[in-house]
Amino acid sequence: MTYQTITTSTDTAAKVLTITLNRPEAFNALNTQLLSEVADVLEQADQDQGIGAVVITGGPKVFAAGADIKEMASLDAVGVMNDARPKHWRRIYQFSKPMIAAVNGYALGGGCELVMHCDIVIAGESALFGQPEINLGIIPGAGGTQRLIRTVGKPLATKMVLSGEMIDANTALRANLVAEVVIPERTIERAHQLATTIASKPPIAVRLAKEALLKSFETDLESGLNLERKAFTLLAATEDRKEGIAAFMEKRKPEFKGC
Ligand code: DAK
Repeated sequence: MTYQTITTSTDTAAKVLTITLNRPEAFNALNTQLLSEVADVLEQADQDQGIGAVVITGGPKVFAAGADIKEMASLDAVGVMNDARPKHWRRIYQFSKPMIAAVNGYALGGGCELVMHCDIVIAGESALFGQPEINLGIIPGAGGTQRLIRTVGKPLATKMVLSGEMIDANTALRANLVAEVVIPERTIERAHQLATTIASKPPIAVRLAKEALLKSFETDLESGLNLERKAFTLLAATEDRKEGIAAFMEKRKPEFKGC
């Protein structure tokens, strides 16, 4: 499959798919085509047993500068209502395997929201995160007001969304928006390394762990604990659980089969 706005590569041995946003002329602005291509690739990866985790990255100076402002400019209220982009964001959100963002440079607006669709974020020291939509007379449209506040808390999220000011990688680290900060040359390598580790784990357990972790954003503790218990019980029926425990007892490396 060839794409116009992204490139993809698969490390078959590691079971890691890397998606690179590739609209350098527009600072990787997320137009409808780019979002739909990312969603298409993720849907295929979801069905592909040979993929255990995904790394998503941009360029050295920009991860993504947000929604494509030039595309957005042509939409009136009816155009916004009929916009296909919310559907593609939903498709991206529904990806059930771990997705790691490797961020260098700007991650703004929809770019920052794409980062928040990822399960783990590795940032280069040069990374800058922001929700500057307010400068355009709009507000975040892909979950930025909701996910940012749940991730970094009210004071910082409110400051970012109302002022449009950016935060640097180390501030994002302290605020729990990113998991690790590394030198920019190592961002993709570190994300790939982590993706490789995760892809080597039992896939059903990984999938259920992701689902349970994400649920904590949107549910009360009791319901979340119930979901965790059900997932935990379900895993008792898997071959991989037997294998993991047997391997521990026999002091050998487990061989997970995804069943
Ligand atoms: N869209 C389109 N083009 C962009 C762009 C963007 N977001 N950001 C940069 N570019 C283009 C510039 O127009 C320029 O192209 P040329 O003029 O050379 O053709 C090129 O990329 C380089 O940009 P600059 O010349 O501005 O480069 P600088 O280094 O001076 O500045 C910058 C870099 C990233 C600080 C600056 O470009 C900038 O402020 N960009 C805009 C950032 C921004 O405001 N982002 C938020 C966009 S609004 C929704 C879901 C999500 C959203 C909306 C709805 N639904 C589901 C309904 C999200 C909205 C947004 O993200």
